Amino acid sequence: MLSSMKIAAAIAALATAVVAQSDTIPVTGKNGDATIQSHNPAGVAYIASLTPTSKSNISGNVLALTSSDMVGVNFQIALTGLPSEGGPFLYHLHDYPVPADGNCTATGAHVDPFVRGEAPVCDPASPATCQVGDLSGKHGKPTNETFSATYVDKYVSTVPGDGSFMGNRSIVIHFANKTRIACANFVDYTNGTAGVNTSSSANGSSSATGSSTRSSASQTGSATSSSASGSRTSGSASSSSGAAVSTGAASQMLADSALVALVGGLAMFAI
Ligand SMILES: *[C@@H]1O[C@H](CO)[C@@H](O)[C@H](O)[C@H]1NC(C)=O
Ligand SMILES: *[C@@H]1O[C@H](CO)[C@@H](O)[C@H](O)[C@H]1NC(C)=O
Ligand SMILES: *[C@@H]1O[C@H](CO)[C@@H](O)[C@H](O)[C@H]1NC(C)=O
Ligand SMILES: *[C@@H]1O[C@H](CO)[C@@H](O)[C@H](O)[C@H]1NC(C)=O
Ligand SMILES: *[C@@H]1O[C@H](CO)[C@@H](O)[C@H](O)[C@H]1NC(C)=O
Ligand SMILES: *[C@@H]1O[C@H](CO)[C@@H](O)[C@H](O)[C@H]1NC(C)=O
Ligand SMILES: *[C@@H]1O[C@H](CO)[C@@H](O)[C@H](O)[C@H]1NC(C)=O
Ligand SMILES: *[C@@H]1O[C@H](CO)[C@@H](O)[C@H](O)[C@H]1NC(C)=O
Ligand SMILES: [Cu+2]
Repeated sequence: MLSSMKIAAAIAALATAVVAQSDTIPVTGKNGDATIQSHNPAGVAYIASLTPTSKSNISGNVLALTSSDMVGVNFQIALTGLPSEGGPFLYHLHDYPVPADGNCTATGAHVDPFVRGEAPVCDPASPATCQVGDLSGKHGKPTNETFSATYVDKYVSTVPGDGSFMGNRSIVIHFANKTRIACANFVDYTNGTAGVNTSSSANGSSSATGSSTRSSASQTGSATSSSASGSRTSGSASSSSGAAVSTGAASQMLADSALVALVGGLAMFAI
């Protein structure tokens, strides 16, 4: 009797240990760990522009471009106007685009093609075990009103058809308690950065190409905001001047200057 109680206690202790473990040890999704995306197409870019609404003062951009070695996606993020309370904030790639009414709830869940789920929280030391869309879990949370970050996430795809494809999805920013604060859709920005395209810039004609394709990109985005298209226009001016650069790193450099210009444009707009 006594020994069977001991066994029961031991089993209970073991069960507790297992539960405790599953809270801290990275989990593998039902479909395994996230796979590194090493065939993303060069030059492809998407951008999500956040603009103030009645519910949020957040403005800024999340630029996503195929990384320079085509492994994963280089995210370049610059946000201002985050709330003064309620952080640290979370942000993720969400499954569905934001509908015309701006309802962030309609973006569904995080991009999670490996069906890993939200719990336990992502361990940034083991990013393959995190939800693919859990960018703040893997790369750090915004903590105050301004946030900027540049990093490569190897698990995100720019290949349409991949489960980890991000180009048709949205970005959602949350309070620490997960309430959704703001959201925006990714739109194609390939020729916004790659007006740049080495071969055409060699002919000195890329400024025009870049500007015109870029302004069509801003028209797509401008459905959600006029201030964003204003800042994108200044982005195109700056990128055109950068188009003299025609190395393989050009699209990266141009992307950088475009982002700086975008941020600069926002700052100008704020004044
Ligand atoms: C760059 O330009 C060349 C020639 O116009 C074209 O074949 C190629 O697809 C372009 N690349 C990108 C990423 O736009
Ligand atoms: C936006 O900023 C204004 C001015 O600081 C403030 O009064 C307002 O409460 C803010 N709105 C939100 C949703 O945080
Ligand atoms: C979440 O946090 C925000 C900011 O602190 C707060 O305004 C909101 O009421 C909270 N929502 C819930 C459901 O607790
Ligand atoms: C927002 O979308 C969610 C999910 O689709 C829906 O349940 C909710 O009613 C919508 N809210 C509004 C205000 O339309
Ligand atoms: C705001 O957060 C960033 C990190 O996202 C940090 O570098 C910066 O120092 C913070 N600023 C203040 C005023 O706390
Ligand atoms: C986005 O693209 C992925 C991969 O191509 C696809 O599985 C998903 O259904 C698409 N989502 C929407 C909302 O179109
Ligand atoms: C970008 O520009 C290239 C060359 O002009 C074109 O072939 C390609 O279709 C464009 N891509 C997008 C997504 O606009
Ligand atoms: C650049 O100009 C040369 C000579 O006119 C032409 O053969 C080539 O196709 C042009 N390249 C592009 C990408 O327009
Ligand atoms: Cu989210």
